[in-house]
Amino acid sequence: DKQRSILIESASRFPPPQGVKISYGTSGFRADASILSSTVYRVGILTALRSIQTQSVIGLMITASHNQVSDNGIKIADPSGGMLTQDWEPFADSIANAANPEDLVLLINEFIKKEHIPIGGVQSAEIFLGRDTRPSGESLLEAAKQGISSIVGAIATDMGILTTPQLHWMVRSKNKGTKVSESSYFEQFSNSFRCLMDLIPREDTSSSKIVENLIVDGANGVGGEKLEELKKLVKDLVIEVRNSGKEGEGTLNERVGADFVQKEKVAPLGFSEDDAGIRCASLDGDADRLVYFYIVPNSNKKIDLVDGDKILSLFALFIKQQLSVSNKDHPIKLGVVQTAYANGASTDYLKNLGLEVVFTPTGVKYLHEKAAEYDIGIYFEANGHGTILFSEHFISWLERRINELASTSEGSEQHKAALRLLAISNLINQAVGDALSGLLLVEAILLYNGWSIQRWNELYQDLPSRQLKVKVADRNAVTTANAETVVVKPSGLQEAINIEFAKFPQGRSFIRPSGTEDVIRVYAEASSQEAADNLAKSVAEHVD
Ligand code: 16G
Ligand code: ZN
Repeated sequence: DKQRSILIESASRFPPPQGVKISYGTSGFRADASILSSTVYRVGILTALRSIQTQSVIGLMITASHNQVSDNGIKIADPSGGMLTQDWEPFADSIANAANPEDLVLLINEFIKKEHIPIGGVQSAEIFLGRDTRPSGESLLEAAKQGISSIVGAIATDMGILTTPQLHWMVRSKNKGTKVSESSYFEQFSNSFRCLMDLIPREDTSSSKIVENLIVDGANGVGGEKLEELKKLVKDLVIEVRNSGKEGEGTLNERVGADFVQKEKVAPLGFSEDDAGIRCASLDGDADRLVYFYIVPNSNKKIDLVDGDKILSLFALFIKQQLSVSNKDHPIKLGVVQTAYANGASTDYLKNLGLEVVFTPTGVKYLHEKAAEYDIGIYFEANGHGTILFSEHFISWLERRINELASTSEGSEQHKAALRLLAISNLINQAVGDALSGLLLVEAILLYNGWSIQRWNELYQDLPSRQLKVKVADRNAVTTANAETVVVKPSGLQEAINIEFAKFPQGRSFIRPSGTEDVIRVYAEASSQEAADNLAKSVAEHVD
């Protein structure tokens, strides 16, 4: 039939690379850009099918996040704006590796049958495309368009160069029936920021003086560029963007960006001893991660890192406070989601606040899913990816509560606290972790509290930790359970790790196969840096 011949013809223009197995990974495909066009083309087909099946807009983002500039990759946004449903990942894997057009079409037809996708009817499909600033993005975008248009009735809408969270937000908004331009994205976040600023207690306006300028490392990527736009609309903040990706500023992710800062614990390029003590933040290459830091004076650009766990703690504390002021009797389920990478001191801190803390494996799809089980679910990975989810049920309760308070006690602390919660729900990007939206919320809370970054960092003291990676022949030989805290295979390995960390006070260590690189990752924490280093090293030796 017609559909079949279109597919066979277009697929023959995108032959897969020889002798490479491509796999979906933690959050999509990622590889050297030179081998990706067939994968992107095929994912284009997948998104068209997903759009037909869900009768919603789907997002396809071309980015390799914090990876080096020669890599590229694909992330897919489902109708809600979250990550592609895990049920479809095996299909993504299998079509990416189909050896020839005939095999590809066979796999597609099987899947269409299995999922009852009403193809070939009057159904239409729409896919929003976005890409980061990588030079390979343009030609890969073309491959995606070819994949999409090879499914009859599917159209691709190119949204241009965007951060990953911008694209996820657009997909979510479009499917909710609201405006989706880039300017509506900037408007929503700058307006909600202003709204939250207006709710800072009057007598405390002097506190805003405590908070000095913010310097942001844009990783020489798309986030820096977009922050330059956003900051024009946010009058209350003075933000200096460095590594914004302009000509001559440096290379994407090369000794810059949130991943570098978090893993190496040194200041990114473009920062110097002169910046010591100043509040700084760092975005990753597609601006879905955010960490803060400040340079320690006279330390050779060493930093004190204020990571995702601390952002989470700042958010959780503020929300908990606002909840307890706005409401005394209605039970609200507030939950916090972390991974095994969360610093043990952060978990203790959150539990001491009386919060429910749960753990999932690494990867936003797992944390997000868990957080959605609460009225308010806050999730963060230590690496700076996270957001806050508000259930619809909670938001409608909150709106009723606000109306009630407006008539009985307009302008009371209770009323304002409820309004602050509503403002947060609009200020945070609920589709996915978003460095720009997260940054505005951090800044608003610091202003509200009148806190410096040093004061914020003192919420608790991180246990010293160390991360290592071990190159192995087959990372899939290691499997884990209990949110990656226990090794299941190879047998005996967990027992060996247990023996190692029992030797150290406050020792904790786990290993897991990376979902983005061909390595086994080792994490260790203990009461001193030397102990954490030694523990990581001896665990790594067992992996080898
Ligand atoms: C991806 C994930 C991130 C995770 C990281 C782990 C998303 C959107 N991103 O970047 O959440 O922390 O992978 O990488 O899910 P690893 O498996 O190589 O350690
Ligand atoms: Zn990223």
